[in-house]
Amino acid sequence: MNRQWRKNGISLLVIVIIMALLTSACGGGASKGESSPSDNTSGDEPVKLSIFIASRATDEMYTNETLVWKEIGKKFNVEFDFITGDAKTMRDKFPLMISSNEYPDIVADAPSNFNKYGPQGVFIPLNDLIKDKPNLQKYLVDDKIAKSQIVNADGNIYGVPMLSAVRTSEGPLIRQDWLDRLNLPVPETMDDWYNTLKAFKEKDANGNGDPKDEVPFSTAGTFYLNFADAWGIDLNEDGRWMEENGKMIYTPIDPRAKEFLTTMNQWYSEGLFDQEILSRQDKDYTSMVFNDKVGATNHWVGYVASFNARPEVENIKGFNFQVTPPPVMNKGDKPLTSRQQQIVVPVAWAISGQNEHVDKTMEIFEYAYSDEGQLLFNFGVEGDTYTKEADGTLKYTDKIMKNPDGAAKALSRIGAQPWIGFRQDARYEKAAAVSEDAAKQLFYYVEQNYFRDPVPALKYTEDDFETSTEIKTQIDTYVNEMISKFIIGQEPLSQFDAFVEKVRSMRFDELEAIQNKAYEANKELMK
Ligand SMILES: [Ca+2]
Repeated sequence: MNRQWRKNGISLLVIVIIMALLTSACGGGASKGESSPSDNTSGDEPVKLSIFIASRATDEMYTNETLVWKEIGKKFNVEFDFITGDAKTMRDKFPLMISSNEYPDIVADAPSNFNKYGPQGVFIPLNDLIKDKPNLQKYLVDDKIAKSQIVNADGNIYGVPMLSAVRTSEGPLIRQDWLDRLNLPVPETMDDWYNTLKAFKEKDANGNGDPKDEVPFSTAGTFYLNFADAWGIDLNEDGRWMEENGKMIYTPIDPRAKEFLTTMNQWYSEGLFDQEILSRQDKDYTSMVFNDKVGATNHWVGYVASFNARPEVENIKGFNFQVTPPPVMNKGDKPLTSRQQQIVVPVAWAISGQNEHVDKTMEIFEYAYSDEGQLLFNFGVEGDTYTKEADGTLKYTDKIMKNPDGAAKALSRIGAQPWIGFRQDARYEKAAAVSEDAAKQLFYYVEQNYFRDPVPALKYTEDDFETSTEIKTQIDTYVNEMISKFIIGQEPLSQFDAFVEKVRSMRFDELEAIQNKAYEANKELMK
């Protein structure tokens, strides 16, 4: 229903845009007055740039006095005209802006929107403009993975995206103090995991005298699917298509999925999994964790690592969740996970077709990708919001760290970490982590390079996109349901072949063809 509405909404929009473009081609286009030539030696009037951007702090919208934007204004002799609001407001405003035919000079939004409206002329291609910009060239074009995640199907780059600094996202964590109490090593293989969870269940791992109150493994959400890393597949809804032997395959119907489900069903039926695992809500999950019941989990690594510093666990002697390597099948296998942050964060900024100061704008875009710009957008201004220690580490000042509303809010208010194209800084993650232990855990996967090569970011023609979304939605609904049923034993694994047949009957061939067509096109695009 909702999808149908959106589909019609988009078609209508496209018509509005075509009408608007026709009108402006007839000479009635939005006039912006005489533009001064982009010669901006100091003393000249500042260049005015309108910018459509969501403000990160919901209680303090960006202005030319916001610390970070003030710095950019001074450095480039520009004055911004901010069209801003909180994220939701700006999401709602975006289609209205598009249909108004009045485009701000700079627009910050999702790359998918730039790739959608760029080819219609709303945003300009940046490929040629990037060529003499060394930082944009280095981090966005020469980095093949970053490029593949931003380039449009027509080969153009329409938006400069934010780049993430830390690939760590999800992973298994285990109570190190429980392992110590039972004198067990950190589990590596799936067999180790089985034996460890079994011991947690049977041997009073929390040491309270009651051998029956432990929940060996729990989580909130579908993170338990990440045990499939041991089989080299990803069964999460957003990761089911993967590249193998030169084509795209669908993991849920692969024989490895059957092995995974068989194991998970065994664990569930033997009580190693939380019996409410399919519906466990975060509130109840954390409540069990903080009551010393949960021995192992899989979740956002940074989130669970921060539990060790929570006041709720102060009374649990030795409480210590530690991230472990992704599980492997056989001892000696290289641990790898499919779960990771994409290099390209899905926010970007772009130049509209009505911007009369493209060169100046590109200088700002380039600056945001430079080392100096990276410091500004991650840390603010030296001496004011951060200091540099003798050993080179960066520390936020008390203005940030002791802000009564919290460091995150203080940073948002100065304009740090804006939703634009800049390079996030790993030092920001370290400085902003709740503790050294949490930072160490977050960087452990990065240091060990436990990440499988990311799946290519495929682009589709509009028709293929609509068709594949339609088929995918139906198949995913069915697959989600069946994965759940197989795990809790509501459907026997002997039905796996029937399940595969059923998936294949749901226009799967069509979907598979679209995926592989997009995959081949992507290979061409990356040449
Ligand atoms: Ca116990």
